[in-house]
Amino acid sequence: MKTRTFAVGAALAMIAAACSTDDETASVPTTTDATASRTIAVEAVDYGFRGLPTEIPAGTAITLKNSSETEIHEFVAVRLPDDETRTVEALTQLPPDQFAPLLEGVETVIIAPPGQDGFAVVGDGGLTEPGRYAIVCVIPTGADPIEYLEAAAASEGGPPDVAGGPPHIVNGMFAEITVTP
Ligand SMILES: [Cu+2]
Repeated sequence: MKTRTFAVGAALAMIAAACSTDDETASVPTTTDATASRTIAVEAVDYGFRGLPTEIPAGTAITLKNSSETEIHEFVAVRLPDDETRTVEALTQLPPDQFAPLLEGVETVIIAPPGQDGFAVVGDGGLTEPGRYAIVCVIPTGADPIEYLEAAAASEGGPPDVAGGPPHIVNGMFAEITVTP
């Protein structure tokens, strides 16, 4: 368990690094693009994603609603390398030096406080590039939502430093989807 927790910590750092050029968009609520061909409404619960198909067409916009009464959740969409054949579940079991590099392909991140609609902090909530994706939430279990949002805004691209238990991905908050051309 300790190894997996560390793996996710390293992954967070990778995500943060990948996000560093998108600071300007942090905290700006996402809007649904009327021209998007399709929108999928995803529900975040403790601990998982509901309403997420296994396949969606490229250009689909994702909206996130958090139904938890206490936990803040996120929808981190990572496009996996074309030559990666392992399942997302298998990838979450990898040691940190093998897991972290896979997370360089972050396409969008949507954060949703408990009981609220989400807003994109990386990308615009849309998935445009065909391929296989890992969908994960790596927010620490039991983290204070306000503290997390403030830490994320203040971290300037670094991983939010907040108290909490293992990241939600350890509780099973991950999914695998394929974006089709
Ligand atoms: Cu979560």
